[in-house]
Formats: sequence, structure tokens, C-alpha cells
Amino acid sequence: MRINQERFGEINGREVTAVTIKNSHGMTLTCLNYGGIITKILVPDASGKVENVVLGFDTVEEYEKYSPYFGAVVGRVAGRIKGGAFTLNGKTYHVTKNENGNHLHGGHRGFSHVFWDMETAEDHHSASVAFFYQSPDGEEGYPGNLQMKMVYTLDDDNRFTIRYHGVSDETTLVNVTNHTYFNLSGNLKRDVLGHTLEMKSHRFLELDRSLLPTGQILAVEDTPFDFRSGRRVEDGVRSTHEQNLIASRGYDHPFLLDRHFDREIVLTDPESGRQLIVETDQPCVVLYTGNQLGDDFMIRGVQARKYLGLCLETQGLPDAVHHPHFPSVVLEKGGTYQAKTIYTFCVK
Ligand code: FUC
Repeated sequence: MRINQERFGEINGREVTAVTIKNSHGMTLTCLNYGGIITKILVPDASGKVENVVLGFDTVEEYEKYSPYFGAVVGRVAGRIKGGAFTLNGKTYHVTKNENGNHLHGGHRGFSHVFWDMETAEDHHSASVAFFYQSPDGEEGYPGNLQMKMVYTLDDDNRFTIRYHGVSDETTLVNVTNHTYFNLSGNLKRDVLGHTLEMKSHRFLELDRSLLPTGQILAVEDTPFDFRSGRRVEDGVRSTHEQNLIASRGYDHPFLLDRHFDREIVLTDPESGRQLIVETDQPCVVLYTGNQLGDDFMIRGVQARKYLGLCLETQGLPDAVHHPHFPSVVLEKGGTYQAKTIYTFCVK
């Protein structure tokens, strides 16, 4: 394993550092001490050709100007909180309303637009970057001083693991995810419509027009949301299912996972032969097919556009604080938030 650090740029007078980890099986991962942003993941295709499989930029300026959370950690709470308000232990809290009167992805800066302290470590078969962030009481409106730790580990089996850990001195909400946009074609040669996705999920959440859960849990059976035997991403774009139309033609939906650490999410690009297996201890994955991606910028020389990447955001259920029948995302004072997701890259 090799770890390398270099200057990536500067934000508000502070250096943004890029850490690159390279294993002995042709896989390389680069991430930043800003938003924990994963800027690049290089993996081989079926013929051994090593190319980048995530959306990212080479300058901080582009991240600041254009990035819809490319590769970043999002929190304290991923997804939307209706009306930017919630009640905990009888007290109402107002969090940043940064999208149509609702709270999205932790607010203006959240976890994605702040510096994290970094420490690297390595052993025989893996190398890690540990990230630390202290979110002060009241930040973006959330109660409690929250100490977050997140560890990215790459091993020699082309397995990339993210572990999250949080403790707070007051009861608060935590539901963190990583917002990487994957595109297994390699260096964005094609969009992701021809990718196939297989997911062990028989239920998904119905969304309203603001993309907030209505509270209804729907069966995937006989819908374009049934990925149990695998289907092309394109199906949801061509679909006239009301839920695909609400998501601006595509998917922006939380799927409840039936299994954990059992190949529950498998994304394949049949052309390159690349495959990504995502496994997690989290109750759901938000499948977002890049339906809102703008076309007013370039991504490493490629025109940005809809469906150029897709996110597999493993997490607790969105807006859970307003739906008592969803698993809670409340972190009690003195308790510990923990989550783990493993991304394994291979070829078919
Ligand atoms: C995803 C979606 C949102 C939003 C954002 C950039 O998580 O759920 O709709 O577009 O990313």
C-alpha cells in the first residue's frame, strides 16, 4: 500500500490536502480534508484498463462553484427535513432551510463544506485515512456539540470501507452518508443509463413533489422500482410511473434493504465489465440517478449532464424525525452513532 499527500488548493486561507492511497491490485483512491471529498477512484475494467469511476474535479474552485456534493460526506442529517424544523424532547429546533423551505444534506455547509482533520495509517494489506470534525452546538440549527470521526480504508482486495462514528453532549439527530456519484464506464465515457443495478429490497418510500417521504412504504412488485432480479437504470428514466416522474424522470428514492453485508446492492456496467458491490449496516439506500445534474459545467473535460453518475447513499431513512414508524435517527446524549458501508470493486 502506498499513501501520498499533496496540496490540492486553498479555501479561506487554509490548505486543502489530497491524500492518495494506492493498493497492489490496481486500485487508487484520492480524497480531501475538505468534506472528506472523494475526488477519484481508479479501478481496472475487464481487460485490466485502469480508469476513474466517480464524478469529481481537479480544483477546489470547481468544487465550490459547481459540485452537487460530488464525493462528499453529507450530514448531520442526509436528505431532507420537512420545513427545516423538528421537535426533540419537547423542544423545537429550526435547522437551515437551504432548499424550497426544507433542510437538505445538513444545511449550507453541513459536513460537506468544512475542513476535517486528517490522520493516515497503514498496515500490510490496507491503508486508512481517519477524519475528525467537531460540529459545535447550534451549527446549522442542530443541538449538541457533536464529535464526528470517519475512517476511509482501502485494502488489497479492492475493498473500500467507510466507518462513521459520532458522540454528542446533547441529544441530537445524526444520519450521515457519502454522496459519491459512480460511473463505471471509466473516465465518464458514457452516462449510467446502460448500467444494471441489482438490489435486495422489496420496499421503497413514496415521495411527494418536494422529494420528501410521504410516510407511505410501497412494494416494488410490478414497478420499475423492482431491482431484485436486476434491471437497467434506464427503465426508471423511460418509465411513466408517477414516482419516476416526481423525481424528474429517474430515481431519487430510499429503498429499504432486506439484507446486510450480503451483496445487497450490485451495480454493473456490462460494457466495461466493472462491478461495484455495496454492503452496509444501514436500513436503506437512496438511489439518486443524477436527474438534477446541470449541464452548465465540465467535469474533467466531459460535459456535465443528467444521468452522468448515480449515487448509492446508504443511510437511515430520510426525514425520519417526522415519521415515528421509521427507524429513529436520534442520537441520545452519551450514546454513540455508528455506521459502516463497504464498496467492493471487481469485474464480471
Ligand atoms: C440527492 C438527492 C437530491 C439532491 C442531491 C444533490 O441526495 O436526494 O434530490 O438533488 O442529491
